[in-house]
Amino acid sequence: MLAGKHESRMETAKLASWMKQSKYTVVLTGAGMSTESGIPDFRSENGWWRRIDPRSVATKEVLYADYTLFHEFYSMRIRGLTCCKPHKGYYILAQWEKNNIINSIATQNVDRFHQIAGNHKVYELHGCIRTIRCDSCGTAHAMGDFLDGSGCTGCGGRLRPDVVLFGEALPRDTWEKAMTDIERAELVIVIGTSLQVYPVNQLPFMTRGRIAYINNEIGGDSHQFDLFIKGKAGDILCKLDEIITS
Ligand code: BV8
Repeated sequence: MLAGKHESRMETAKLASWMKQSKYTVVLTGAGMSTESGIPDFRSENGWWRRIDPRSVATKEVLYADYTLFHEFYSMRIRGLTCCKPHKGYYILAQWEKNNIINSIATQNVDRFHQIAGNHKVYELHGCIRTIRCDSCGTAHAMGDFLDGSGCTGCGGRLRPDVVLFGEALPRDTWEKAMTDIERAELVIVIGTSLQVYPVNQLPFMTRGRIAYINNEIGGDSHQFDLFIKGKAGDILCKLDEIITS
């Protein structure tokens, strides 16, 4: 155990030195960035997909085949957000953007916590759960219209959150910008993602720079990263910030 702690401290110090050297650093986050804010992730022991098969709720097919189930799942996720807020790690990332320590954040998360905490250059690769549109005509609607189960006021179509469902393409412009940033980055810091979802799981490896992985468990093989720090996102970000600002 001691070795683990000591090793993590050494790895954190190493990443801090890489961050100081890097002229272009990009962060990639996943659901593990939000669990310390009280939002379940998807694949760890109490994640969403442990209880529900994603293909049974987060797909276009379900939007049309079983709107009640789709509506229930997303309404629950949306309501679950109301009592959650970004933790300290989010505010550290916002400070780092302000101080030019990082250039941008590509996120798979749909909770918009990075922007709420103050980051401006955020690529929402899987969209956003806080905004609603009609799936047929694209008209934007108020959250209340979705939560009370209304149809589109224009065409009567089905209302849905602006998330990217399984089987849907990612927003092209956002993907292109994230890919360009990651390709040119000297350092990519991947935080709180199992990297199970395509095509985002390809992104980190498109960089010419180094890749550091911060996660509380190592899913795949850690050798594909230049550095792996096992730990909680909030804790590691605080430790990194202490070293960088000392
Ligand atoms: C597409 C929005 C093509 C909705 C989401 C078979 C093989 C391979 C691929 C496929 C396949 N069949 C289908 C595919 C493609 C599919 C896919 O990848 N499926 C996988 C699951 C097999 N991908 C797609 O469908 C994508 N679209 O490919 O389109 C196309 C092209 C052109 C034209 C038309 C179509 C769309 C994928 C997007 C799906 N939408 N979310 C919603 O949120 O409801 S995915 C969902 O997973 C979330 O966005 C989530 O963020 C994302 C990724 O998960 P993670 O963020 O990594 O979360 P996870 O729980 O997995 O991991 C968290 C990690 O953090 C864990 O390791 C945990 O231990 C760790 N952790 C937890 N707490 C902490 C922590 N670490 C540190 N600190 C902590 N405190």
